[in-house]
Amino acid sequence: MKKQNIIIISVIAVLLAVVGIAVFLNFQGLEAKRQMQKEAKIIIKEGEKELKTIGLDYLLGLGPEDFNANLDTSDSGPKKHIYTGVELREVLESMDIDAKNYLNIIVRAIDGYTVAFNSGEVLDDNNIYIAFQIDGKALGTRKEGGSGPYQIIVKGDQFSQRWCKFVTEIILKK
Ligand SMILES: Nc1nc2c(c(=O)[nH]1)N[C@H]1C(S)=C(S)[C@@H](COP(=O)(O)O)O[C@H]1N2
Ligand SMILES: [Mo]
Repeated sequence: MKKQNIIIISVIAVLLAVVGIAVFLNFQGLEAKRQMQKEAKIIIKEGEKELKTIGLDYLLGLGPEDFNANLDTSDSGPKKHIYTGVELREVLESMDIDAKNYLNIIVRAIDGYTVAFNSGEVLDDNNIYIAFQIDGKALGTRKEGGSGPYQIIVKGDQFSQRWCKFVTEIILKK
């Protein structure tokens, strides 16, 4: 083989190896992200202090329920949907948290959207839920054009402004 050919083949081999490694690393990154979404969690805090991190397994353990709520988005009229989730009240109770001890319960989302509830609203029956399904399907992530993986649904809020999509944190404020 000519020396020139050996050089060309070597260069191609090195380039293929570089591309292969890049594709592999990218694939690993994608897989990790996919897992993260599947493992999506909500952090419950008292002020700055992290009390507990909960995920789908935790909510399933509390016995989720189906409920109707009216979704009114910016680009559509009000529409009834069946959501699946657990009342925020029950989630806090399961952690032995008494909402009455707090001035506000603040919900924060990945896009910075923040909603504050008072303890009375949280303690109302069938009012504020942490939902993870709409009409029997996962809410989907922000990237997927969804409103989850978790969304706060406030049944009493008919215009759904205080419904918090993409929830990542629930903060108890004294
Ligand atoms: N995380 C997050 N939640 C949110 C919002 C938002 O921008 N970010 N918008 C609110 C408003 S004003 C409405 S009407 C409902 C529906 O919003 P959409 O029309 O953007 O779906 O979600 C509410 N929750
Ligand atoms: Mo809105």
